[in-house]
Amino acid sequence: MNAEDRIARLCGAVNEDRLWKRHMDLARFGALESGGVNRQTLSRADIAARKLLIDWARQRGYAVETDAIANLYIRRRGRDNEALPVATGSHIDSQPLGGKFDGIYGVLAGCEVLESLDDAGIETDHPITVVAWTNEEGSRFAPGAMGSMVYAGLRAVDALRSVTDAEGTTLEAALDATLAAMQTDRRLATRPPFKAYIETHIEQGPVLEARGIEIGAVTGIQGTRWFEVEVNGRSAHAGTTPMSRRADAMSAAVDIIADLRRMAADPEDRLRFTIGRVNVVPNTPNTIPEQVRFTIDMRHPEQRVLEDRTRDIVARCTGTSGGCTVSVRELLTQKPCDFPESIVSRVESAAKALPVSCMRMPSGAFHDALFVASTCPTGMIFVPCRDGISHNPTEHAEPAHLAAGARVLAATLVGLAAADAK
Ligand code: HGY
Ligand code: MN
Ligand code: MN
Repeated sequence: MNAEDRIARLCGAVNEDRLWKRHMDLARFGALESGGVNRQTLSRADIAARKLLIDWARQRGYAVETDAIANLYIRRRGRDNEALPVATGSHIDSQPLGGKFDGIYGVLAGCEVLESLDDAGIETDHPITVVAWTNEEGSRFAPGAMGSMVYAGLRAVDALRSVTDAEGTTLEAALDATLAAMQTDRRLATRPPFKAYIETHIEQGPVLEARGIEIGAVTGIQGTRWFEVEVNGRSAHAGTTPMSRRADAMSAAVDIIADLRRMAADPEDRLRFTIGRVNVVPNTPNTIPEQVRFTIDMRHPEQRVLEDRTRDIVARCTGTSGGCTVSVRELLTQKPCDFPESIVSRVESAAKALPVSCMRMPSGAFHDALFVASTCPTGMIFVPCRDGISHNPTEHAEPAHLAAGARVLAATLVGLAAADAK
């Protein structure tokens, strides 16, 4: 059988119904009344999802491993089982008001490729590994992308263990519970190197759908920075304290936020600036707030702009304001990344050969691929999502688009898993 016939046979084995049904099976874990999911990282729902993925892997005889940050590695043998695996995957944790497809699609598309290889009776030279990265969203334990950052050597697990969620649970306790619950073959002490990594994801934006295009060959990911600003004043009685005698942390925070938003104004609308979380202490109507902490999520395709804006943020959020002390700490710093032309063109050629329509495009969202890209040749495949909506329970993708993405992924992975592939 020649290479084309092998790819045709493999893509013919990709099962749209099986892939869709698995999305519905996983959506049960953390299901919301609204039809979305709340599957916070290392929660009971996340652990249940991991166990189901492990069950499916066991039924097919794949190797199942983990590491100190509970990344889950599912590996299908290659002819040369010692060769560097070609990897794929994404995350299974969701936003608190998340959808059925963000992240989980990349893991399920990878599993679909492994099973389609079995069903088509195809062996690859290199093994193929599917990864479920821990805590990509960062909504329970900040920052996001902890699993892929630790994998890439950008963070040490030990430096993250003391991070707590809103209930005061430490990452360490959540990791211990998750690792104890997963039945794996091995807990890896060091990262398993990959020959290449391809992540499949819904676009989470409107471009593909608006242009009627089925596949995005992603060219790169914009840079991301997260900060936490802390404003400390003095709590006092809301009724008896004259305005002139207050150190009101909320009033100071509101002024700072207004200044930051003026700083973030971008006539080209390329800078992304979001204040998504505000914590107030003591958070009662009739006590002047003594502390306000708020997050900043800032993104831009140019490193220079991110550095300039960061200087502005640090300057505005350090020292005193309105009688309060102000400080800022950076939680996540990741510069923009461009995927190698060799990978982007592989994705494009795989799409054209199917054929499905394809266009090159950058990613506005970050993904685990942004961090893995520092360790091996990396790329991404996008499929459309309805109205470009994501991080929202109404997030939706069409079964045919999910299957087309899995077919392009299958062809790309098999090409890379050939012994002579560069
Ligand atoms: O925030 C992001 O870009 C990703 O969707 N977690
Ligand atoms: Mn995602
Ligand atoms: Mn997300």
